[in-house]
Amino acid sequence: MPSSPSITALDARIVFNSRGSKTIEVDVVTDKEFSGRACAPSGASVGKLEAQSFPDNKPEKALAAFNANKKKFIGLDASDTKAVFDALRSIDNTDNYSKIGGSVAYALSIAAVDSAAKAKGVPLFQLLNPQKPYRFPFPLGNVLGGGAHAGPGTPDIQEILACPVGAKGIMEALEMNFRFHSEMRKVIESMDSRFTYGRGDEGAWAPNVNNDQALEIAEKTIERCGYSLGKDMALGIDFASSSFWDEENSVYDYARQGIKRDTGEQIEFAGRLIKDFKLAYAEDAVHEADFQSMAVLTKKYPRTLVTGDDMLVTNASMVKKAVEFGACSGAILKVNQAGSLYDALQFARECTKNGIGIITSHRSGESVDSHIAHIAVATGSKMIKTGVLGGERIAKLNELVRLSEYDLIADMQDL
Ligand code: 2PG
Ligand code: MG
Repeated sequence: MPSSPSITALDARIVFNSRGSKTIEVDVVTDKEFSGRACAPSGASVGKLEAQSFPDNKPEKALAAFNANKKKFIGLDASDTKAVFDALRSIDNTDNYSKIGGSVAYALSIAAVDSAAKAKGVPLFQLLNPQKPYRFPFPLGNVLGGGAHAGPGTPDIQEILACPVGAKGIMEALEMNFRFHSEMRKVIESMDSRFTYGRGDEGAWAPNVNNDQALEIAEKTIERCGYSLGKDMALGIDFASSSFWDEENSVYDYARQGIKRDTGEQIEFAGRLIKDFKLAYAEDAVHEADFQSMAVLTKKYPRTLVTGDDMLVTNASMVKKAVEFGACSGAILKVNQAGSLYDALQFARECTKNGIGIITSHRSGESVDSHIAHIAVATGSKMIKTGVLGGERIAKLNELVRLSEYDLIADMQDL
């Protein structure tokens, strides 16, 4: 078993993601034998400071940039995320990988560790972090949603999430989320006999209801399942509020419900939901540049993971900024926001150093890859966001089930 798996070949192609949009997939071979593969995901609600997936928004340009530079990765140690990062940076020194494309940075850096783990005969999570103890993250199931993930008539709020806080193990946690999702369909049907079972990009129900009704449905589903709110099953929300922040008029425009809220009203609204629904998790409750308001919520609700997604864009320097404001107790980790895996691991380190809980996340446009299950375990993530149903969502969840075969990971995270 070689100790430093050396990259001997790499290739890339354009394939399609779960929305049918083009993306980049990379194969990395180490020691002429061990093949790793990764496919870049893509978001619908995108933070302004995220890595840019493709130069000039053209996947073909990302592929051309990869082909022009791929020789530079030959001979590198595939398990060395910093070496791959340095090589990427020697080609593209922009802040947002706009020359080579964040999709290439993502797929290449993850395919490299994928092959390295095979070469070393260890699971990926252990390659990324050789130190025990490992714990399972709580799966956040996106059970009902709207926003950028579903069409007109659905809630403005992007995601209502189920978090099975009472689960003793990962299998039970997943079963609880699937049961919750399935019982929720019956609750929606009881309120709307014409419900089509429509679902958004991540498998969440996408009914024709407003934000308040959506939360009422979630509460009724808790009752219907016989769960105790906050003890067996907790709720979370991804407001994705940057997507309905009207910068020109400084209001949150809940256009589908016909309500506008100024900043004070938005803080009040988010706070009321946190309190009334005992939310374990509240993501992007205010728009991405408003660290001050996020800090108000973080201080007032210490029992909720007040989380930055578009606000932090998986960027270590944004964590430093958030810490100055006291702005977040939780941080979304999406490797493709950062670009390469090394960038994302630096972000994770910064979060851990500052006591900010990590939530590793998929994107709404996904592949059937399952690396994020390993990344979540390796980074000690408190939670993992993978949507709920659909092959590309289940792929990550089933990988968590497989990981339970390792005695190394026994317990669920502390929340
Ligand atoms: C989010 C993600 C994933 P998108 O906002 O958290 O749910 O959505 O990938 O569209 O940014
Ligand atoms: Mg989000």
